[in-house]
Amino acid sequence: MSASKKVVIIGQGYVGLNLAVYAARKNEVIGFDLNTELVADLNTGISHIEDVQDSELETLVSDSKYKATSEAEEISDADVYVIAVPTPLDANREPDLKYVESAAEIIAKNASKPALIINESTSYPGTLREIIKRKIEDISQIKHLYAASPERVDPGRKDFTQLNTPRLIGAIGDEALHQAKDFYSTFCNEIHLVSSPEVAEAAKLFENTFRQVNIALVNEFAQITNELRIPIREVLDAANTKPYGFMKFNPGPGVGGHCIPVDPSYLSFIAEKNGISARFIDLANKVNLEMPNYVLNRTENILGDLKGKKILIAGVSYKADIADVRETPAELIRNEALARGAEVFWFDPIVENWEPGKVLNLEKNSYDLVIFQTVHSTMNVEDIRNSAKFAFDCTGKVAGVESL
Ligand code: SAJ
Repeated sequence: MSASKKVVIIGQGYVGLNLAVYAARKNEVIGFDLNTELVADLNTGISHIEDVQDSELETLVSDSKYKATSEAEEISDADVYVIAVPTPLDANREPDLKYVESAAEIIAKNASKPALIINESTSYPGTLREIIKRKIEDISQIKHLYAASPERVDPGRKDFTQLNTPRLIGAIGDEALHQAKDFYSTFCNEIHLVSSPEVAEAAKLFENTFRQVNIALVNEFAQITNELRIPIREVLDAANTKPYGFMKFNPGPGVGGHCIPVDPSYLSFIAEKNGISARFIDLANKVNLEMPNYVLNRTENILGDLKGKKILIAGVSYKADIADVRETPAELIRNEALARGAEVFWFDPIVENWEPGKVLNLEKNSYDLVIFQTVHSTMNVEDIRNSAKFAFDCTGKVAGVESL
């Protein structure tokens, strides 16, 4: 059983804080984040992510097992540094590694002794070796160890957590691999070692590219079956009776969240940088990004010209029972409906703030059309349905209305 380590986790978002509370069970953890308000909340036991309860955080803080800080001086003598920061796309939809590079710089400038440095942030193969390690060694003479272990946190999921989600680890050298395995074994039961960081980085990207491409395939299939007047969800359920060699995906209004619409572009970026075109990824991105437009074309078949019509979007987060609106298709649906001259409103019982046009109470026949973009388990679908003359369902959860 490995001894308790001093662990610094850079980034206390949905990945970093989730990791912190699990690592803190057997280690002393400092959560580093530049957001001082967030740090203050965390140190009073207030969690900003659904998977970490305030009570759990409060106990860890009061037992001095966890502490948040924005002070770089406080992270100087860690045994392990974990980078868990966002890896978004920039305005050209290319990888934006500014947060990863900033985290590497913070570690390089403050680590006072040799440590194990692990990257959990999703990025293209070579990021650990070519970006993180190189940046740290440009700044610091200390010889650190390096490993990659991509995050596999699925917000809101209860059946798979840090404990039982298999953890991929690839490292530069055997000692780094051994120490990373030791660290993750203090809270994870399923460790899968791979031969290099690049293998771990590539596996993560392929996991999510697999989803993006198959979601695009079923979205294109939905357009075909609609023209053939065949009920697609019945077709998919029928295909899903095949006990092997098939995995069901559902058509939707597009692909939201911080993973699936983003990660594949990290893979296509590195492919194209190496002279290989990632045609499946580019096509999948295109098909999924066009779905909001397709949804509105279908609503025009119901309403005719959308000009001047009142449209309600029911459910604006990117997937059911999650209040996250990042990259939500609802945004593209809203923009396209406005562009077609409609008046757009939205109703979502679990999303506090989004775009203008929030509706709190629903009255019968107040809208010309309601588009069910996301249906949360807490929604009263009938009340929402009755708030509009017509309805279009993107989710497969609303019976008796036009749907994808
Ligand atoms: N979507 C579809 N059809 C599908 C599945 C998803 O249109 O059949 C849409 C969703 O509505 C959403 C988007 O795609 O807008 C992404 O959905 P997702 O189920 O992939 O959920 P995410 O983005 O939360 O993905 C996370 C990922 N977890 C990690 O990266 C660690 C992903 O790898 C998981 O497989 C996924 O959760 C999951 O399975 O829940």
